[in-house]
Amino acid sequence: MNRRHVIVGAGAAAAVLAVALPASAYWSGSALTPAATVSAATLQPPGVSTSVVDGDVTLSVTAPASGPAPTSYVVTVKETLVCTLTAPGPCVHAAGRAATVPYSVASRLGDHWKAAATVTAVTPPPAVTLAWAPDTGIPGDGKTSATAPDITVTAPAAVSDYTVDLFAEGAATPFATVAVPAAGTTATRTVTPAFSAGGTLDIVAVPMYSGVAGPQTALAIDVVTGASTLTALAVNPGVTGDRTIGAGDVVRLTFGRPLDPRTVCTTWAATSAAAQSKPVQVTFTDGGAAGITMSLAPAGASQPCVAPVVLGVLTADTNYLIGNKASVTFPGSTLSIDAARTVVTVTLGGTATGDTDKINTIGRRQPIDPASFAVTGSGPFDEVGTALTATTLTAPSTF
Ligand SMILES: [Ca+2]
Ligand SMILES: [Ca+2]
Repeated sequence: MNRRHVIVGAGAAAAVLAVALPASAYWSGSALTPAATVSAATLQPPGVSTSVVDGDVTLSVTAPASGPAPTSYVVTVKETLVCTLTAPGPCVHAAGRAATVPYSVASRLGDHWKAAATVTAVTPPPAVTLAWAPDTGIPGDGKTSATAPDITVTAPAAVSDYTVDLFAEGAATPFATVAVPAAGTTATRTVTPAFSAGGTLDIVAVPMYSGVAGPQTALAIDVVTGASTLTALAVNPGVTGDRTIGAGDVVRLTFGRPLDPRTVCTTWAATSAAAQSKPVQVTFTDGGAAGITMSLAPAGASQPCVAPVVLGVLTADTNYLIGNKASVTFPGSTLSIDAARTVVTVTLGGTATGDTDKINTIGRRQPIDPASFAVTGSGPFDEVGTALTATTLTAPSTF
């Protein structure tokens, strides 16, 4: 069958339609009718393309590709007249933020008319974005220690004023409505009550334009309150020590909440899919009756931790070293943190330097004081930047 295809082009945000019209029906019998009737019967639909800018729909009407020239072009929306054009050209319709607008565009010649098709223009709703601050601790992780973070709504200017309603997810009424003037771009609101107890809260922003709701934008914030702490200390976990401080000995610390690794070793990544480790040198110093204390310092390998290497204070039995003020260093040691960022491990390594003649093996019949580990206020800090609760844990001092 002989068909004529009229392609209706559209703007970036509008539909593209293909309409098939049966041409043979219009030509049938026309040869014997008067010229004017023939002309009207062969009237063809116009071409139409649409473009949408900020709620304004422009329909560009072009003359039919064949047949008589129409005397006018009529654009309607649901039978309501939008434009009457006496020549091909643009018809601009302030459609506002309605999601879709069905237009009919017709060629007219006397009482005859022929519609191009129904052209559906989709008006783009405003693109609303949400942001929040301060993002404490590790940036970009969606977690903060701030119980009153600022929620910033950024909405583009439109052809007229509109509003953005902000909801706590599941709430029926907005906790804030942000007016967006036609010439403005940004508005800010602060949320306080829902976060006070901590936890995850989802914010939903809904633009409202001429009574029509635009698409939602969602934002999740995890407010982490309170302080974490050291939950476990182990010396040579799972291993029976030889009662001497030496290469291979392990001190393991477990924390109740993920740490910001950078607050232990500044060259560690804030987050990592795998465990991270750095060379460090570990020094034990005899403090007399108070026991020996462990301290960490950067080692001379590539990309070491930058001083200071922050970890609390480990104290162990004074008899691991003989004599006050004795000091022994293990320069080839390793400091590591697991991928979950809750376990920090110190592994002694390398050939000991310093007062190595003071290293003592504690006799089998000699009791060993437990090791203790104290968290200090200078760090480490947890993933939201909160200092750990100052706590001292003890464990068997089984070097
Ligand atoms: Ca954060
Ligand atoms: Ca040992």
